[in-house]
Amino acid sequence: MWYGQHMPCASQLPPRPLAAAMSSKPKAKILVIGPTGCGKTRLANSLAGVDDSPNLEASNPTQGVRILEFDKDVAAGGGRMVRLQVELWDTSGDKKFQNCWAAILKDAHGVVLVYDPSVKTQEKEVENWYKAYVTPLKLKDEQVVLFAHSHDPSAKSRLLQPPRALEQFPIFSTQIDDEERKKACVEGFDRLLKGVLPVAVEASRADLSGL
Ligand SMILES: Nc1nc2c(ncn2[C@@H]2O[C@H](COP(=O)(O)OP(=O)(O)O)[C@@H](O)[C@H]2O)c(=O)[nH]1
Ligand SMILES: [Mg+2]
Repeated sequence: MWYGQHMPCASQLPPRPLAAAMSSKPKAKILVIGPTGCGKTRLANSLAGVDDSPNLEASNPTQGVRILEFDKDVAAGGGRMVRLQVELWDTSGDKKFQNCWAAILKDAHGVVLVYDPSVKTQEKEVENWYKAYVTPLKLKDEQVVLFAHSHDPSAKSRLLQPPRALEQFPIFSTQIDDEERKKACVEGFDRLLKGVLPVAVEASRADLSGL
């Protein structure tokens, strides 16, 4: 479900439906973070299965944050699948929305870090986003995934070298209008959700016991 559209700030979100608040499904809050124009919104829509404009040239910068809600079945080990309620927070890379970040970061379980490797400055930018916003969350390595997202066809053949400060995270070469690299988006996201699952389950248990 598309929950919020271009919310200037998360504190302005409408109240959640009671059914969602009472759901016993574990819930994972995942942030999509990276420089402006690297493809966060297109990626978020693709991962959420939201119908996107087929015109990939059209750019519509995200204002503040947008939240997409959907369910995902996640492999929990031993052949068991767990249904996870995902809240995907598609953030704006624009510094003018800095005052929203406390609300965006609160209780996040996982992060998709996105940058375009064909734009040289974005390696440094994504490192800066990581240091400023992700490091304070003190997440485990498996709660972060790196998407080198490019719509430059030559990027496909280039060897992927993650930015130095992000070498510990799994990296996926992604693009939504290329079959193989679109598959990599799904694989990367599945891997992240698997890493996030234990924390999300624990947080949901704590929430329920506090009801
Ligand atoms: N062809 C193509 N264009 C893309 C892809 N991802 C993003 N874009 C385009 O790149 C521009 C910026 O994308 P957007 O998702 O708005 O970036 P954001 O600022 O990080 O949210 C838009 O014109 C998108 O349509 C992709 O995988 N393939
Ligand atoms: Mg955007």
